[in-house]
Amino acid sequence: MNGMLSPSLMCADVLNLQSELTVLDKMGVEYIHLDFMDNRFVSNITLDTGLIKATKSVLTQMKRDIHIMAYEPQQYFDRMDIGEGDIVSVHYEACEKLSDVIADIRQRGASPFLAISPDTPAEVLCDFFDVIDGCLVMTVYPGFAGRPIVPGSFEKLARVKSLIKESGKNILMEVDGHVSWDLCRKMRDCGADIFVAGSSSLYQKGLDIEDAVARMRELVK
Ligand code: S6P
Ligand code: MG
Repeated sequence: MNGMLSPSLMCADVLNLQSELTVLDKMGVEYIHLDFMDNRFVSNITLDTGLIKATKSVLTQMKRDIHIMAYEPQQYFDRMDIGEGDIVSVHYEACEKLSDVIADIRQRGASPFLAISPDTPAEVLCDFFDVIDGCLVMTVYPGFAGRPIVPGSFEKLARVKSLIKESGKNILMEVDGHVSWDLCRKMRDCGADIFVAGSSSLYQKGLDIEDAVARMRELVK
């Protein structure tokens, strides 16, 4: 299976979000990455729940890849209209009753992914391999676009992948943070399946989005 793309909407032109979504959807891009922050788990606010809900009405084939960087994420699920086809990543560090949160996502027909911040060891994921469809490995400290990659990220990606392989489960690995033109191939070599593309690649100024998507596809195939 080739690597899949998940362009990060917080890096797109905020005054033209509908057309940005429509273009990617028409091009057959697999996912749109939607970052939600509560200004507590991370010190920032980006896309709000209303906007995340509204994206549903303009997408035809592209799936939502919702990354919730917030404490007790369940409180936002209704407002985002989480359901069939969505990926929903919640943070290991942000949930008291993680199993309940994951079960809630599954019960809504969505795919639960477990996200880990850079300082969280890969091994914590193993306890949840029976109940998740994917892991989201943060390779920058969460909260902002344009951050530098955290040293040790490639080793971490490779470690997560080997834990997944050892488990024998069919679990995807998503990489989020500084997925740049220069580094995405190496991330692919470490086993990443889904690539969150933001200001380090697709959303660099002046790029033609169709050319940029084609270039990235080639790099992560
Ligand atoms: C950041 C967020 C990410 C960013 C993405 C931006 O906390 O979770 O999804 O949108 O990392 O990409 P870049 O290339 O600017 O790091
Ligand atoms: Mg993200």
